[in-house]
Amino acid sequence: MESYIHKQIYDLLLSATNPVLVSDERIDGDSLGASLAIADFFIGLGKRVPVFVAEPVPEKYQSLPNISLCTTDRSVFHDASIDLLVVFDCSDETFVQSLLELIPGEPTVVNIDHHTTNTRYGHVNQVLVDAPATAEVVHRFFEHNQIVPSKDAATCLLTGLCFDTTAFSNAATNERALDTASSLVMRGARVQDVIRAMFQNRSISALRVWGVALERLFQHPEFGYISTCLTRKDIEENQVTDDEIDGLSNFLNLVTDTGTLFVLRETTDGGVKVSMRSLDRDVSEIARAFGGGGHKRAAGFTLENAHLIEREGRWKVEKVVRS
Ligand SMILES: [Mn+2]
Repeated sequence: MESYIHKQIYDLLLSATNPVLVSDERIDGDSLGASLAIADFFIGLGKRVPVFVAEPVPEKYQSLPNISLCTTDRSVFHDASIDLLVVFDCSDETFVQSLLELIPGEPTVVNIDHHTTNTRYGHVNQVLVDAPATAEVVHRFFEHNQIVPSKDAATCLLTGLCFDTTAFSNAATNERALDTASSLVMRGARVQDVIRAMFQNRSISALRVWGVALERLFQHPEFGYISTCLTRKDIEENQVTDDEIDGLSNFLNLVTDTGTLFVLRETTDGGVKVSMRSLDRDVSEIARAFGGGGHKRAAGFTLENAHLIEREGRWKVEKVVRS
């Protein structure tokens, strides 16, 4: 089945006259890396295909090959000739639906992902939950169709793989991840540059915010999980972007000795985002129950109309009642 779908997607890419690529609403190294690798494949065919991103591309990804193809301009969808939409690393059907509503025609939707919570919303779905990253799914797509990735495509795919495995350190890192990384390095991807760009260039102010979160680490006396949180005030006083704080849960997951952890932070629009990591529990079930998504060992959700409040030395989530 997997090979059949790889072939089917290949035929769709080749026959599309006006395709648009879509990176997950929440931009990360994997959604971007996977989309840009396919954008690179189109460049090889002499086509420059737009990559829609819901928000501006964070600074640390600006050096990725073909990044200039990314656009936040929704008017790219106001085009009746769009016949193919390829969506990467996105388990959230409502986001894709909202984009489809902007398109006057009815394009074929290809859904390329690895999230266990993906609802298979596409006409063609290549959702491989055993893949450590969507970049790995794209890598397999290249392999099955005997497409040799260019040096640029290899760099994009390695970025996705490094991002989702936290540089080959978390539970998503399987034999396949290392095998793929090795073949991408042989194609010219530079592993140190990719890792440095993504994980090693944190600003001092970002680390200060991490410091605030570290001071608030709490271990539940009965259940053993650990949690911490950041308010808007913490984030804004230190003038860091949300992107700079992403990675805190991965970092804690790497360095703590506990099985399960929760990082809570207030969002810009009056909610609380909960990011979960676990070595032994299926946190995607919790995410799903709260309308979020993710993987067994890494998942998240957002509580709308809520904020964080400190009472008697403990941080809690409080629902905000709006009149
Ligand atoms: Mn991913």
